[in-house]
Amino acid sequence: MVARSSEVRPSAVRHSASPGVGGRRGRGAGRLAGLGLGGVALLVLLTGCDVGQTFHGFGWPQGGISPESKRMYDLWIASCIAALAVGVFVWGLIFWCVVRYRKRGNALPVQTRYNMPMEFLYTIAPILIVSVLFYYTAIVQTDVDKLSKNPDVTVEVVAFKWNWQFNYRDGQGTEASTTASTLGTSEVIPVLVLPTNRSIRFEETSRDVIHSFWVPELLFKRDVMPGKIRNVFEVSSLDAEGAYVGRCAELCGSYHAFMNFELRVVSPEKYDQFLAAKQSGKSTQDALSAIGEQPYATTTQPFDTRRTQDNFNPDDVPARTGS
Ligand SMILES: [Cu+2]
Repeated sequence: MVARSSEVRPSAVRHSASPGVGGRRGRGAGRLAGLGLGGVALLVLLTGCDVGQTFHGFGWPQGGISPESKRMYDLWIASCIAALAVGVFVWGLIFWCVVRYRKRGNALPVQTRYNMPMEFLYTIAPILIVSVLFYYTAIVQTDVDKLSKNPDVTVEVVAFKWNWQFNYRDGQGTEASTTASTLGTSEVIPVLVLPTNRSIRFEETSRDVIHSFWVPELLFKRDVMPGKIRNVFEVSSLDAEGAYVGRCAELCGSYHAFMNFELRVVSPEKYDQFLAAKQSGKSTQDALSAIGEQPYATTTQPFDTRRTQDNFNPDDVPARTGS
């Protein structure tokens, strides 16, 4: 120990006494500042073009159709950029240390334990990063979970083994009434018709087990619970007309994978006509034809259950509702 410390000190003294050290440090700091500026410039450049598109959303699905989905997407992209910036900085430090402090002789380099400013930085920087990420996550999450007092459209989503029923409601909660309904069967995929530019509330309930209502383009799914639990969420609008496949995202039994439905987003005028047609007693297919839409689902189709007398005994399943 004594021998080692006697080796260290002269080298430390030699280094600090060297006339060229100040200049080298200055150049090192300049290089580091240049690297930082370059990184910032690169970030600005990347932000200028669409970073998300350039990097394929960093693995996050693109093409959200609601303002909420876009906010969640933006949060993900910003988090990835922050993580990359920290990553590049840390990788840079590692490589710089590897090169700058590589072994050059037998002398032990200057030891810098108990460097208070460095240790303070190591503690504060991660806390700051996590706090900022937490702050923005809380804001977006609160926004996605927000419920309005009077949504323009309320639809009740009823899940059961193994299909869906969509009830168009005249108000909110269990006291409201259903004014029109679409029921899926093994032969016909249920089509949920909704308008653009209107706020929509989804009220979910299940008749048997836990299912999960999922439209990938909403970048959102929520469990559909049996019993008294009524899961509710809203989208402030749907921004793009079109047909989008919907799925059950909770393993709910033998035919879980068959629980597909379609979300058909149409103009508000067409939606009003569709609802009026349904309320006058038309089937969902006839009402869709009446507003000039494809009567059957275009994004998915009924699956062949391959049920036969030999491989399926209907008596085994007590609740066969809707199948
Ligand atoms: Cu299910």
